[in-house]
Amino acid sequence: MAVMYKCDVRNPEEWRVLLAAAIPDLDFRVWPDVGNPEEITAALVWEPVPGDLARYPNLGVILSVAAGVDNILSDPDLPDVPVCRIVDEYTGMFMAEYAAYYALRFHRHMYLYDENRRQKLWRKGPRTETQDRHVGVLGLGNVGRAVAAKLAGLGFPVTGWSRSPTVIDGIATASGTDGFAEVVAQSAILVNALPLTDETRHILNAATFARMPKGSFVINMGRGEHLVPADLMASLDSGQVERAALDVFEHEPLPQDDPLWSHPGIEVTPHIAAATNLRTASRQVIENLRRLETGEPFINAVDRARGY
Ligand code: NDP
Ligand code: OXD
Repeated sequence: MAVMYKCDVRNPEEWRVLLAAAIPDLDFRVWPDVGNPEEITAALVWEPVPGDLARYPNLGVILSVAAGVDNILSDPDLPDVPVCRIVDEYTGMFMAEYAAYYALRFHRHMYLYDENRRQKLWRKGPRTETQDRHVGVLGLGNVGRAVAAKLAGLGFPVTGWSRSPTVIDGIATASGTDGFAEVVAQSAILVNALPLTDETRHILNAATFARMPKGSFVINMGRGEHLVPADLMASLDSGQVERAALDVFEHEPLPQDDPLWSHPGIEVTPHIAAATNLRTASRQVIENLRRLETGEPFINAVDRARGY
């Protein structure tokens, strides 16, 4: 078995060491030095070059090193083999921390005090009770559930939105198009934890922002293409949206000349809401490499037709 590894944002040696500890004879090849393409039976990837995965005629599985698979499924020449992703409690935990940080920062208007401090201004800002600040969480998968639970634990009334009807203890839920309109209309803080699919692309747009209560907050930690940046900036300029935290962007790293960097209502982080925990994620990869050998069904396989 030879594994092709392609992930430009992580040192391949970290993966090589962890995988070799469990599979000592593993043939681990780092793209583009993959040798004979016919020998590759598994791919471990983040942002594979479109068309590249079709070069391996004996590929049996594509393993995402991350939770999201949009960067794999978008390949028009993707071979017809199972695609698996990482489903990890650490991802949920990190994402929930990110959402909690920005929810509290926005809820308590901490950004105003950053500016006041620079000006040596002793000025108190507005206060709203936590129970009166409704939060909407888009997506109720591994990430969305952890986010919703963490924010509810902080005292925010939380409603989560998913594609299929979902029941979660202590969290209000909604689904479908009507459910989306309802959730958005009550969300003083809207947190996006959706996967990027044809249905969810550009879901954070002018119509969505217009539906939210005036002066609300947006936290996007799904994917950059969930957002229409120009619509967000216009909504911030009009005061419809008060402030936004963006962790993900259509083009990463965010280009130097991108106006999102300098908009006064936007806080930019460099895709750090969560990072794959190699120690736990590698166990899932090792398990799927084992299943590739035995022919058992893979764990955490995505539904390619659904897009996540
Ligand atoms: P899951 O597949 O576990 O969950 C996806 C959720 O989104 C499900 O609840 C699903 O609904 C819902 N959903 C999908 N499509 C729709 C739709 N059209 N309408 C309504 N709901 C929909 O994914 P994860 O929770 O593991 O991850 C979500 C995303 O978070 C990833 O795809 C990735 O883009 C992003 N991410 C970002 C990170 C970062 O550092 N910024 C780190 C990790 C992930 P249903 O339950 O009905 O299927
Ligand atoms: C992921 C990510 O999808 O880090 O895991 O964005």
